[in-house]
Amino acid sequence: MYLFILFCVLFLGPHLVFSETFPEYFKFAVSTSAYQVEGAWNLSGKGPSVWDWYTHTYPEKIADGSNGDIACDSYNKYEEDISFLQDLGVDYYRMSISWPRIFPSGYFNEINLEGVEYYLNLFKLLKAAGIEPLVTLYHWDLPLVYHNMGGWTNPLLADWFGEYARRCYELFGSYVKYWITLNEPQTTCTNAYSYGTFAPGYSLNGVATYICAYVHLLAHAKAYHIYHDEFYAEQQGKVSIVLVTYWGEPNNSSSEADVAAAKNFLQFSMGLLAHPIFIGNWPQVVIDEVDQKSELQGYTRSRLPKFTDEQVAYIKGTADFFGLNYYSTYMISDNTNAAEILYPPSYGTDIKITLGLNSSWPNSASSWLYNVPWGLRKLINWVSNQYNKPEIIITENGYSDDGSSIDDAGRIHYLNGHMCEVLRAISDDGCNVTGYTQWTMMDNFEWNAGYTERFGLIHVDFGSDNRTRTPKSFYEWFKNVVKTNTINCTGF
Ligand code: GBH
Repeated sequence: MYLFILFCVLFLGPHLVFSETFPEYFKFAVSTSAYQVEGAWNLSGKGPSVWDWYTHTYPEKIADGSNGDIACDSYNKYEEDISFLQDLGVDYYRMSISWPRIFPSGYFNEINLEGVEYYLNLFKLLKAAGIEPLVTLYHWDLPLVYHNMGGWTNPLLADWFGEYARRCYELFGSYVKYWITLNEPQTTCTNAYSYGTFAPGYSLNGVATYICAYVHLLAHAKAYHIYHDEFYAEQQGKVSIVLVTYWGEPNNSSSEADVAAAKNFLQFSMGLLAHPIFIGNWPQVVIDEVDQKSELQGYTRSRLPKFTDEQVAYIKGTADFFGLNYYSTYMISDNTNAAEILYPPSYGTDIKITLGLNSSWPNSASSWLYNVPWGLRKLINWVSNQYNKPEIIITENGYSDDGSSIDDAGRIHYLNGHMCEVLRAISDDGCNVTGYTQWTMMDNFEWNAGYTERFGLIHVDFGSDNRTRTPKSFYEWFKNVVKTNTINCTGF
């Protein structure tokens, strides 16, 4: 008998299945955004956004020439969407409001009551289903008029955004207790304003990159203060921002130069937005590098706009938690050659690094997305350490397939690994992560990839008029984790 037990412990032990439990307070969610799912782009009084204009004017810039005109048709099918959320059992739903749906001109002189009604109905149904909304005010669908006035390079947009936020708090604040001001300014300021790959397609690398970050920070802070000055006493909610970066791992961890390069990468990507909010002002390395390089390039003032002391104080402390998105990792090498390159100015040569991959990492249907779960744990720890242990909510994490099958073993593998790393960041590392949000509830318009890259836990048939929704195999897997609050991390 004893021998048998000894045998079990020694030989079977490592092969036994252990389920691990998330803390009781931990919340699970799925996410979408307005332009990616709603459709009804010009119906029921909605005005045009920069993405409507961009996809209609430059269909060749979208992989399959498509757009979000109909998308998942969630404007009409939100009741079905909510019944899926209810069946999944998620604690909350991250979604966004379309600014031009409720203020068609972009300004506040006219309000589209049908649009307001749509969101009110949605919030009422969520409430009846016991699902908390986590609402992003701005997920990239800027009213077109503001684009025509320079979009995120125009500092006045901070005031217009503040007013938009105020109206949303007034209209929806009795239902919404978790607000996100802006989704991933890093992505907007690079893809949309530096590389020209997202609407509005500006290629103003190294100049608009920083102006765009500057305007986003002023806009965010304005929306935060308006909430806390005018609404918090009555509504008692929380306001934050969603920030993203790849994790940056030194390519050669015994090379001091690569270790420094990886640190710089994180400061230029995450730090650019997070440092002003959580610590105050730009990261010093960003100030030093961009100022110095601008001078060498003959600019009469730095490409990095400076905050006044008042602005530094105004932006600092404007987050009630940390909204963190993570998808993938890069291996970072020092690139001293880039330091020598003066023209054209660019964000990339300011950072002075080379991005690399590890050939062992499994890929997804997106060229930029690899399955590197430990990158998430390292990023959570980095954020925790840099920014004084904030409460962190993972606001996005997900995997893409090509839409050909609802058997999504690759997604289960990716998310199982990543959720186990979140758990380790909590239980082994002591990080304060309180929620995990999968991107995305259903296949939707994936920006410049159109419908060619599918992140949904529900498959959507974009060829059918009723946009038929079919759960993928990951759906049941996730539902079980949410229900049991446990996950099997053996082998992950
Ligand atoms: C998120 O961005 C977005 O918030 C969400 O709307 C989106 O659907 C989701 O990810 C999945 O992509 O085309 O090669 O230039 C994540 C960060 C930044 C990743 C831009 C893709 C473009 C790569 N994204 N990046 S490329």
